[in-house]
Amino acid sequence: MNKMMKFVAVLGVAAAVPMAVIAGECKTECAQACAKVCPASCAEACPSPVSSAVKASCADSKCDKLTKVEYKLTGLTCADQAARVTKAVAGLDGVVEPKVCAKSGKAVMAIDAKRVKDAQLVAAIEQTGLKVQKEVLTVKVSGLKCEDCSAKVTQAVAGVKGAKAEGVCHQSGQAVVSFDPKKVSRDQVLAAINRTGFSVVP
Ligand SMILES: [Cu+2]
Repeated sequence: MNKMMKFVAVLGVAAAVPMAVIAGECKTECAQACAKVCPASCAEACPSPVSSAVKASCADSKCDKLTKVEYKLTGLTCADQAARVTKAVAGLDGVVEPKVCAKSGKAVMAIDAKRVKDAQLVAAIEQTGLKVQKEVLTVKVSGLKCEDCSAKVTQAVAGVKGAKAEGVCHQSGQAVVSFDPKKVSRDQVLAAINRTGFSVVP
């Protein structure tokens, strides 16, 4: 019996070694393929979702988990408006370090999605007289190994009305998705990604 167990254990080790080697090779191949195929989307998807500086600034407050969100606004043309939007969203619980730029027309912030909902953010922004065109979200997706995996995620997001994958990169393991928060919720977009079998890291 003991001999048998030993035999099984040896078999297990023998099987595990080549698998590890294959996984390593695959990773390199994937990285090269990704660099060739999707440099733009990789660059888009590579920045960390929430910078460590923002995380640190949130450490002693009550933020649970932060997500970086970006709203593309229509009608944002001057610094005064940007300041008004900044003030409007900064007043919401769960919003950390909002940055609004008139030049790019973007409002970028880190949020604790459990404490503040899209609808509240959109309402706060639009109260200033501007319109939210779309929300852009950078998320970490686990399990992406090659560009086929990325394509699956891109397709899944495309299947959601009002949503689009701006870039999915298996190399960085990140996806940048955009959607109209008045047509579809963030949760619905993330659920579509999760249905692919790859999952959004919360
Ligand atoms: Cu793959």
